[in-house]
Amino acid sequence: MERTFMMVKPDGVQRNLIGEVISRFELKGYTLVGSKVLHITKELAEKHYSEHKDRPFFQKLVSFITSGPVFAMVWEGDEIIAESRRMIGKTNPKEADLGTIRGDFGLQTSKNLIHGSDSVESAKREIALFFDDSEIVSYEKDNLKWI
Ligand code: D4T
Repeated sequence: MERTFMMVKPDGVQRNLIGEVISRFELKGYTLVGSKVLHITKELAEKHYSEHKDRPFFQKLVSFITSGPVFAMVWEGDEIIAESRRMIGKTNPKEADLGTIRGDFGLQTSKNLIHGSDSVESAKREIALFFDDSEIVSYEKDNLKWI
């Protein structure tokens, strides 16, 4: 079992995609173990995107992710880190396959709707950045044996 961090970005929240996103991961068989709506501060945005701090689009990234509320989530499931990235689709929605979240709902890289951790290390780091331990609930669904 792995845990990953995902976040519906401000464009996804404004476009009423929170329910759609939750639904896709729930129906796949994953378990939501933490979630909240929050307005990211500049400090948190800079920490979250620190790996991009030298890229030309860094300031744009920070101002976009702080431009409205986001929906932050922790999900749990079998090899969820790689599989959730597949379900999210390529960074540029125009290159993302249909059937992925970005491929189905996005048009531009700068408004690509959702973030998902890309490795075990980044999942750990991002979960700790956004959630206290007390905000994450450990439980097992009764239907796990059917998935
Ligand atoms: P995130 O991190 O949001 O899940 O996106 P990806 O993992 O798919 O892509 P990334 O880390 O390379 O990019 C982070 C974030 O930056 C935006 N971006 C990216 C941008 O505005 N212009 C660009 O040229 C690139 C490469 C989109 C996602």
